[in-house]
Amino acid sequence: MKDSALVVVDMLYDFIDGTMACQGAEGAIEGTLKAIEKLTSGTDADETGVHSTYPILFVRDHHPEKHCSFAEQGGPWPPHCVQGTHGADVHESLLPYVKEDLTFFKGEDPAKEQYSGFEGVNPAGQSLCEVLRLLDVQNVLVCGIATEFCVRNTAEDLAKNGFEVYVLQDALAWVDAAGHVEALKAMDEEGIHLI
Ligand code: VGL
Ligand code: ZN
Repeated sequence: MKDSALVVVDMLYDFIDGTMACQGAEGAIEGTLKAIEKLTSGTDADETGVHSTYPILFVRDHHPEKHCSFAEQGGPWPPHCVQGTHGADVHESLLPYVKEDLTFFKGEDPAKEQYSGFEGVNPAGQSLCEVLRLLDVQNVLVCGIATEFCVRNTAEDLAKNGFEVYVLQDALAWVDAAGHVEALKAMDEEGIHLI
């Protein structure tokens, strides 16, 4: 697919085997690695061995210690992805594909829940949306955790803003199985492609 990019959402230890371990996380990692292999084969690798023609963007939940999302502050979740902790790190199997300028942090404002990666910002202060436009991306493949929250919100924001969105069904993990199915159905009805 030309003019395409992959957005990997919240494949972070707290969602894999930490405080918010999600169902299907191991499968999601495997599915993501398979997708990356497939999407990058047949293109020119850069000096790190990673194929550079197909941008891979990472979204990272990145909360301050007392975030409104946490139960102690009245939110729905246990503490997770606290800045500077192991739980906030990208799974090691994906690290070869991580580039700093293509990593977008969200949930940093202590008073604001932010499920969508769409307005996540990289260390240079650019938003995900801004960088996708700079890269001339039209088709966005999305995978990651959790289907019902950050994946869905990110996919919907991308679709609303004119991108063609493809969710990789074999590279997802979820909080709740019924919620996962419901979110897939909703996205399908909204014109997001499930592949
Ligand atoms: C997420 C709940 C709280 C997610 C993040 O990545 O789906 N869910 N923070
Ligand atoms: Zn969070």
